[in-house]
Amino acid sequence: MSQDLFQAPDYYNIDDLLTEEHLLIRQAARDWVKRDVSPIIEEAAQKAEFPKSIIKGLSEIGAFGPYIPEEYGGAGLDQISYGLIMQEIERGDSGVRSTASVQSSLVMFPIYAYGTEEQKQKFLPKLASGEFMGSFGLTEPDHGSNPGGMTTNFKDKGDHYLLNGAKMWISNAPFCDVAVVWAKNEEGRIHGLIVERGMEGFSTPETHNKWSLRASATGELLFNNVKVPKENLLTGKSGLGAPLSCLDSARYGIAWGAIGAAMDCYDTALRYAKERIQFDKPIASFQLQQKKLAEMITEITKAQLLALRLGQLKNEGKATTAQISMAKRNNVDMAIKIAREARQILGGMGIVGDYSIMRHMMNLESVITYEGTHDIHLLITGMDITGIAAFK
Ligand code: TGC
Ligand code: FAD
Repeated sequence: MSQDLFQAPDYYNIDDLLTEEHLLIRQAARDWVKRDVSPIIEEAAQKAEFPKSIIKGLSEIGAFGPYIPEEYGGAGLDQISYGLIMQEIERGDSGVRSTASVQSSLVMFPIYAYGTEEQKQKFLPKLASGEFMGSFGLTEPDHGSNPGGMTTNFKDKGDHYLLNGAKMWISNAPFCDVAVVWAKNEEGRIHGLIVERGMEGFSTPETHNKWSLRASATGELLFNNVKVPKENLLTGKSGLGAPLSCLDSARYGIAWGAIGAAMDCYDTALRYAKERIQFDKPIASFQLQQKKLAEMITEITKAQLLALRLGQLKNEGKATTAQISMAKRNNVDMAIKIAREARQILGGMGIVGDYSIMRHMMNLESVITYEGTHDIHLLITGMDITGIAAFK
């Protein structure tokens, strides 16, 4: 990629609503992305390789467990700081943010919220430092939007559980050290189990040929009579609500992250439009291009306000699942539309890796699908306002 000249837009002086600490945390993440992510990310995406070199930096900027208490190795930050970190990381690449989202909200959070003290001590500090990488297995080949139908199951064998089944589309799976896996017991009740690499019968083949999220490793989690020690069961919560509560936290992070991707596309397109001359004028002087840019900054600003208010509600413990769905759906949709418009502003240059826009655009096709599709989030809002579930 050409030099990272990113300048973050702040059209409504939203920075004035942030604390000194928020600004410092965001700046550290922003500097790290410019220094350690931007120079390598395009090549990693082109080669479809997860850049393992970024793991240490992600840990250092507090991206692994931003809101997990410091006693367990987390950064002990508030929810707005968590959001700002996700925004900056996704400004670099959605796949990098994915790695952090999974580690923090889908692996550390369930262990922190539903694990035993021994599990917290054993896993959380190593996950926070990046010594252990985690994955989250909910989706199955035949159960994506409807995870409650899962068939992965475990049986009580006295001194251990016997786990069988398969998970698909799992971020970080190919290199994870631990996986938080959701499976049904003999009564059909969903529980979380911590599965560790090296357990016999556990394998994690990589999914190839993706056109999206190419710098993130995606794979399967396969369980063939895996003996899981009883102490690896998450005992604090069971039922579908347990994994869904983890999704609340990850979806919240995505609502912020998508703003970062959108900002990067907008900033790139604005700079390009002012520099690119056609018909003896910068293309930024044409009304049609101004319309695109003006609408982009309007939508980014609205998304920032939505995310910030949601962050305040989350800090107060008041954010609902439906509010989080609305922000995830709106902000990802906003980002993907901006990526498409921004790419057009760059003309032919928009399709090459010298600029980040096409990569963001392709990445966002995954972001609009995972953690609940665009349509599922609309139905969650619909259910919330009508009281009627239209899923089935
Ligand atoms: P439903 O009957 O509505 O609910 C079942 C039980 O769960 C409770 N519940 C929640 N509890 C806590 N937090 C939440 N957010 C909750 N939402 C629901 C609910 O109260 C109920 O409890 P109980 O006690 O009555 O049993 O469930 P449903 O089967 O009708 O499904 C509803 C639906 C469709 C909204 C849900 O299944 C859903 O959200 N589907 C989308 C699946 C999804 O988002 N998968 C994501 C997989 S992970 C991923 O994509 C990671 S990508 C990460 C990355 O790389 O960044
Ligand atoms: P389906 O559920 O088959 O949906 C297909 C289409 O039907 C969608 O448009 C959907 O909106 C629509 N649809 C489904 N049900 C309804 C309905 N009731 N009403 C109206 N429309 C409906 N999962 C994990 O567990 N862990 C991970 O780490 C993870 N990482 C991922 C990484 C990537 C790159 C991708 C692409 C996915 C990842 N996922 C992960 C899986 C992701 O959460 C699912 O892809 C997603 O939930 C949708 O499931 P599906 O792909 O099976 O689509």
